[in-house]
Amino acid sequence: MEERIQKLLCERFGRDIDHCTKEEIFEVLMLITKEETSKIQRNFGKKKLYYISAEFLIGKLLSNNLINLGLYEEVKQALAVHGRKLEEMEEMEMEPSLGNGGLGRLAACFLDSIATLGLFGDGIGLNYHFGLFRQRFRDHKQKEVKNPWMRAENWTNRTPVSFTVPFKDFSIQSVMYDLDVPGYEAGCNRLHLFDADTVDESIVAGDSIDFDKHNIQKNLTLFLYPDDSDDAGRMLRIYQQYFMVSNAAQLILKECVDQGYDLHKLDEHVVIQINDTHPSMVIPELIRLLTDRGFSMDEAIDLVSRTCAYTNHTILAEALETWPTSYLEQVVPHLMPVIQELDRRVRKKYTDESTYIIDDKNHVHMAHMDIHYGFSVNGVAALHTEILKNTELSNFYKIYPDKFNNKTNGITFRRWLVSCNRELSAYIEKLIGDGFKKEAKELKKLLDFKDDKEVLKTLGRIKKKKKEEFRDYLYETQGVLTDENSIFDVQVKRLHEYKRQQMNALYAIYKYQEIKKGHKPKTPITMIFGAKAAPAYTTAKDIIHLILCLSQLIEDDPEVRPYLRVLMIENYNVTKASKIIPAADVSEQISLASKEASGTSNMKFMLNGAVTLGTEDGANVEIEELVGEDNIYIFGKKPQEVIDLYADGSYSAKDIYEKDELIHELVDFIIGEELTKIGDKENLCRLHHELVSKDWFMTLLDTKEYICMKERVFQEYENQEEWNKKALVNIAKSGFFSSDRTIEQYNRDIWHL
Ligand code: 26Y
Repeated sequence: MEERIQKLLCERFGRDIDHCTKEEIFEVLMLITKEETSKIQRNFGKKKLYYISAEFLIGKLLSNNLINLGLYEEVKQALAVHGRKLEEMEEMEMEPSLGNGGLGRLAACFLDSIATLGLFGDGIGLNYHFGLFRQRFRDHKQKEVKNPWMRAENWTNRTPVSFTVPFKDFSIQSVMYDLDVPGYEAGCNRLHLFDADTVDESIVAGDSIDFDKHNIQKNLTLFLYPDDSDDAGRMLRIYQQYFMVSNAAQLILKECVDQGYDLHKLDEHVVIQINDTHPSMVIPELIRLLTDRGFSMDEAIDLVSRTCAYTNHTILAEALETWPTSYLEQVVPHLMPVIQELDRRVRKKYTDESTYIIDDKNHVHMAHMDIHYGFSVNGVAALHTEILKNTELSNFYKIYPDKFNNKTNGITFRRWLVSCNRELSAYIEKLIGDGFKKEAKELKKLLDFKDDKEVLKTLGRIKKKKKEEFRDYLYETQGVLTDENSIFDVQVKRLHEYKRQQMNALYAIYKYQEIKKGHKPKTPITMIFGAKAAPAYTTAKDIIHLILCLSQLIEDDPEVRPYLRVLMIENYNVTKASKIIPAADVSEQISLASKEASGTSNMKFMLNGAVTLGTEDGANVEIEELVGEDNIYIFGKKPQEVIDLYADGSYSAKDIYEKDELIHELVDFIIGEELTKIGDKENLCRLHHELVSKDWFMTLLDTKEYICMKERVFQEYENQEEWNKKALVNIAKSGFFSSDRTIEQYNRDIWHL
């Protein structure tokens, strides 16, 4: 390996390893990894899965791919001979920013597991040049700048595959870029990312995210839309979505024809998983392409319906996509006759208007199309699926009880343990062998060490080491020095009111005031946040402002700073997740019960020995079932109570604010002089008003219980042996959340590959 690296460095840069930059060495390592990946066998079968998703948050690939190829140690040692560190080269890699959060990261974990299980399946998505914006903090506010992550040498390979994608007034010629996805000691699949040569990066002004929204040929794949897009971006999203699925549909048919398959048996050779409603137009597009090939409408609809399966990731009404027919007419008029035909058939068969595809306001409900014309509908955690069946989609469940199924999310342990926490992974291997990397349930064997004081101590030592590493990383990247001897209390996820970062901020205010009164915590607390807010989501940005102002207030206060810190990681992404999660003691999963479909960071934290402080929501429920109530901290209103509150409209933030002295005080602190001195009064007042008068996601409802429970968490942390035991139980029970398990279930119940 050493020779090979040297040879390639000399060929490309004319220098040997001792004289090459980290960037140069990284590039060569990437090329070698790509070459090795291209040598391994491609998974194959008579039926193929196409996982279509607008997002694939794949993260940096070097370490991960080396681990999966079994080359990590070899490369590490080859570099070590020259006093070079693999981790330093890894720092040179740009993270492809092709997702917002959980949904995109899930798609990436799934690709890893699909390949690892030897299943024949590729991902299909878009090659966003600037991805999601990069977040900067200026004046205690989020500023969005573009994120040019592509380099001349990339993980992707340009292929000769190209399709013509028709829009109303023009067509766009696509280009397919491919990325190899090696499984862990297994075969390899691909991720196909579509792009167009007409796209012009130079129309983006400076490092901003502004550009001419009307010039589709030039802007089509420039940016990934944030999860809460403004109206201006909506039309563009239709262009992107159609571009993605038209390419997908054409690729699928082409591959079938190339294999010599009979398209009349499409469903025997193809299964399409629709990741949320973003790719839903693949249904009418495939029907259109088949009828163009002479299929009858009946047969085309029947075939496609037996090929497509839909995953729902949300119960937030505002996140269920609907498109005005007028928009679709303007972008893809040729799809409208198909969509109208699909709607007509629904109307003929069913009387329940709430299930129609086109409603009386002429909006097309994408999820409705998926449910009627797909053969499977799945939620992403047990609770979530139950809520879909009984509440959100109950009218559909009545019609199609057999289509509904649950697939509790999972994460790939190769990235979220083996790669991001090599120390813990190595120690586990020493205790129970390395079988857990392929068979995650083997982690259960760790329970044998539950009362082994040496093991518990070692777990504590590893945690401390990861905290030190994070301390160094944060210092290098943001110039902030953290205390590795403090409790790391972490909430990292997209910023959204339902996830209730604002409630966590109210705790910070509470603790600040307590310390001011002389009630100091035994062990100092470091509250760590990481979150991007959608640029058009005002309240979310105001919450970031509050957190950053609180952070400043405490940094400047010598009385409080030794006991409490509030820190926000800038531009939180997969790379930063892999640094903070192994260092966390407390995992904050505090969404309003019933609103978080699953959550996946909760699983990553658990796997790395953090203890969950959370509500009865999403996969937290399943975590609790696994670890038992002694090893998790659950608080707050139950999902059904919340659902009932929404139904009867009886929740009033104002009532709580007016009646509860403590809450009143905490909320008013937001507009008190301590913070308005530091921050922007307009933003803080707006947030205060939002909390007191609307509080759509019921922050104030759970704040007191949250504070109480969090106090208990910090108290119980003081008994380190007991705490480490909780950590051990969490790690031991996390095997269920391996995405290998999730994918096995998808395959067993839906794909049948
Ligand atoms: C409409 C469009 C702009 C849009 C873009 C992204 C809408 C939604 C999203 C992203 C959704 C998302 O990330 N959902 C999360 O999916 C995870 C994986 O299933 C869940 O764990 C998590 O609870 C859910 O919020």
